[in-house]
Amino acid sequence: MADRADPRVVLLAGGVGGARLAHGLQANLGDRLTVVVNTADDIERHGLLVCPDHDTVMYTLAGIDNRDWGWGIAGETFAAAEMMAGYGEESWFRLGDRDLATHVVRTSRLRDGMRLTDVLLGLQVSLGLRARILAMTDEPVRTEVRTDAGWLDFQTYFVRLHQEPDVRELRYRGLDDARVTPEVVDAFERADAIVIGPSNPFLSIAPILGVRGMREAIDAARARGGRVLAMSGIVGGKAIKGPADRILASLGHETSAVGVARQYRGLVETFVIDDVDAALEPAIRALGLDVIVADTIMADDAARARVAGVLLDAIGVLGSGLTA
Ligand code: FO1
Repeated sequence: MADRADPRVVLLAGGVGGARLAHGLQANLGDRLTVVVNTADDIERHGLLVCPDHDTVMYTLAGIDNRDWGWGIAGETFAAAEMMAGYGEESWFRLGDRDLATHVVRTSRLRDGMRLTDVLLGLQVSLGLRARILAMTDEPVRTEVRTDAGWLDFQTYFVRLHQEPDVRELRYRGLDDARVTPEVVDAFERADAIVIGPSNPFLSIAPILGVRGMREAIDAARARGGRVLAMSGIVGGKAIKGPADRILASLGHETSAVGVARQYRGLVETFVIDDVDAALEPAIRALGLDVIVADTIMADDAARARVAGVLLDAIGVLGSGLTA
């Protein structure tokens, strides 16, 4: 049942930007927040499954995230990584000791036959999360980027090559066989609002929207009066973090909040942009979107809760259309 003061929200998120908004929303909503996270950045390292976007959101919601790096665990040590490098193992993708525990336990439970969704929820419960983070699908999906040097797996591009190559094309290996999970469908069915976080539209959000059944679930939520909003991760023509601005440019899109808004046209009805981009409001309204202009920079916990509050006010004012 809709509770305008305290709606159920589903957030679609990738890495750092999505994690910060999730943290602010969890502060407001607790267990009425569900995050559907991108798993196409996942990677096998040393025989272990690493889920960077999930783990970034999980550590952030648990309050143990490394604030300086935007990934990994605060106060992390790297004794195991140094020992593995000593054995001649590749070390460009740095795995801390506590982070390794996550990958060991996750991989072990997957090998025991548990579904990815259930493995991830189990880790979250152990870390005391109030919100839930759902894998976008239980099937493996892997983002690959085509550069002038050919196709690269995502983490090789993102970490090993420090996002230097220009991205000419993207593909998401395995996406055609990926289906939404019952948990994701249930979360959308109960949602008063769906928020697309300020994550990279191509690297983080596109894989989520590409999972079979995801757009239908969002359309069904809207048909029931649920609200669908998105927040721009591009502020003043720049990505807050990560390569979104450069990828927008190299894929031929406008590197601005308008360029991002175009990616969500027809899917969302309200688009949130930063004060810095207030002059872009008419251009975004011309796309048929309502626009909210606010300070969207989430530099600390108070800012995270404040930005989440802007979204919840919009949802509350917009109402969910469902009967009280
Ligand atoms: N990012 C880096 O720039 N360097 C790393 O060595 C690195 C290791 C790493 C290990 C686990 C993990 O969950 C994330 C890690 N990341 C690292 C960040 C990761 O590449 C990005 O957070 C996402 O894939 C992009 O959203």
